[in-house]
Amino acid sequence: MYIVISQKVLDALKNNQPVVALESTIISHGMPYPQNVETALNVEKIIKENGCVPATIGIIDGQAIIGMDEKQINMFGQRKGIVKVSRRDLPVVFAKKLWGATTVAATMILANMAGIEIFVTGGIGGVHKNAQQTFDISSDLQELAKTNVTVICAGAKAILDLPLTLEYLETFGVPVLGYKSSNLAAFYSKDSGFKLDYEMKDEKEIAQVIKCKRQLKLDGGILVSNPILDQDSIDNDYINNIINNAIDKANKLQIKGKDITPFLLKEIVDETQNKSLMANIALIYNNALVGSKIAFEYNQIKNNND
Ligand code: PSU
Ligand code: MN
Repeated sequence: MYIVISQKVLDALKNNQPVVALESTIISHGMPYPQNVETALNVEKIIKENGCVPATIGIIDGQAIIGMDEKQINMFGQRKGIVKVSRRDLPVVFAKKLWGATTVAATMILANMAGIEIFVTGGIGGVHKNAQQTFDISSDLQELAKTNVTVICAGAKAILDLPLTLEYLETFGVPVLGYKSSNLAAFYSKDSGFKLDYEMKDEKEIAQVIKCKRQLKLDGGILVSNPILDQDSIDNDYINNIINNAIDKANKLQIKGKDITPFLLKEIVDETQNKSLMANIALIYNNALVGSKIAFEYNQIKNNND
């Protein structure tokens, strides 16, 4: 069996309760221990407090667990050598019975297989700066193009080329919705300066968009950009300077492919003396709050006929 759904998640799905998927790369590759475990458990708590059932997804010994328990999340936070798993890695990790941390792309795939439609994360992968030369475009974007899961994130950070990321999403038909904002959020800061076509006034409106997309059978994801709160936001110029230095360092060290995002995240945490980590944690909590409200609203209306 490649996929195991925890009893709690199974019951929730059976009883038509709203379920929110969560990824595990953020735990194993996105944040240091012990903050990674603490954050993952707090995110689950926020989701529960808002009337939904959390399903953290990860792969243990070649088996995808939909709804990891506290002990499993703890192991993910501490274990070394967990493979970062995107779409292409899934069959290999299953066949070789490895441990795998699921990225946005892989989490979307597994959530969709389990029948979970809403997924909360921190930031998505995107078109990397200089992708014209490197071809480095996260497979998260391709997954958003084809897999029927709505992803709530705090936009994308400036390690990526944000305008090209938006262009790519447009080409592949992915609606990008600004939660109470008209510009794309920039992860550590609330405003990237890049305009979105659709500002959404509340969770209900977003739930309606999800419902319409599914009723029309327009396959693919929806991306919700939920800006970090003012109080947690980091100044754009300050963080962009650090990001650019980190990219230079990665280039000098010839770090490529799937190692680049974790490398940059760690560099940024070191260079900001944990300020970026604090912002990262705060924005995920905010996404968990908004994401579970969306999941709750969507669950109320999805089977109505109006
Ligand atoms: N951005 C973050 N933290 C993360 C990631 C992105 O702020 O942990 C992870 C997510 O799992 C995302 C993945 O799906 O990195 C993208 O990696 P790549 O660019 O190699 O596709
Ligand atoms: Mn990449």
